[in-house]
Amino acid sequence: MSIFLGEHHLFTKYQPYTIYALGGNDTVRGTVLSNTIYGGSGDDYLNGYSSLTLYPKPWGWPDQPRGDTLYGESGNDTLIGNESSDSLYGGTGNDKLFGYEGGDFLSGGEGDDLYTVTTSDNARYSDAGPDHIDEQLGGGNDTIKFTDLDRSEISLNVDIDNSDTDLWLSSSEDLEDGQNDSGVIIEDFFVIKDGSYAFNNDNVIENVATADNYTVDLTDIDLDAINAAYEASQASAATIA
Ligand SMILES: [Ca+2]
Ligand SMILES: [Ca+2]
Ligand SMILES: [Ca+2]
Ligand SMILES: [Ca+2]
Repeated sequence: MSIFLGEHHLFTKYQPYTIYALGGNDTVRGTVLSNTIYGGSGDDYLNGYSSLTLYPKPWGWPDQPRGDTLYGESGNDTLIGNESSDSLYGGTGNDKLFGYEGGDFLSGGEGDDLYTVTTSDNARYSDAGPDHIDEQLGGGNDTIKFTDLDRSEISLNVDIDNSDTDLWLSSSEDLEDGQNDSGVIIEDFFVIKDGSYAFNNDNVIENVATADNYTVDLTDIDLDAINAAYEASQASAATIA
């Protein structure tokens, strides 16, 4: 089944749409509005769609694209966001998630998922920001693919001063000011147990693929080095206090 709603709702009021594609392998394209699309079972191709893909912008269309919420549900799904901040949920199966521009919330769920990220996209519009990735219990063997960062450009950062458990991935240039403006934040990549950082096995992303075709194994991160820095940070904080 294919569902294309894009241009047909040009003169309707700006009501958001919710679409249930149900079973089968479906191709669904949303409207310029904020859509919620459920793929149901089967291998689905869900495209949130937006106004900025048409030029010139027709009269009466929103100035800014609206974020979409896409649920692949079961099956091996492909989820396509738009220029705004989208929420993509792969569900079960091996899913491919493309947030594109904006700070997106990406959750592949169970299965071996592929997150494709272009950091220059994330920095492009006013609602820019890093993508947040959330992987769940039994989340599979997951990969973040950076289309525009070589291995030598990628920097990993943990905010140990604040005992933060997220892992930031961005370019070294982006992280120079201590902020992740264009990369990816893997939520709860770590846990803090008995005062030390440890891997949070339920939420981990295992691999980072770089633009120059290297694979970085995130399960090889040097916890000892993080914990040495963490202890020093806690000691200096205690001294200041
Ligand atoms: Ca599906
Ligand atoms: Ca799925
Ligand atoms: Ca987006
Ligand atoms: Ca997964």
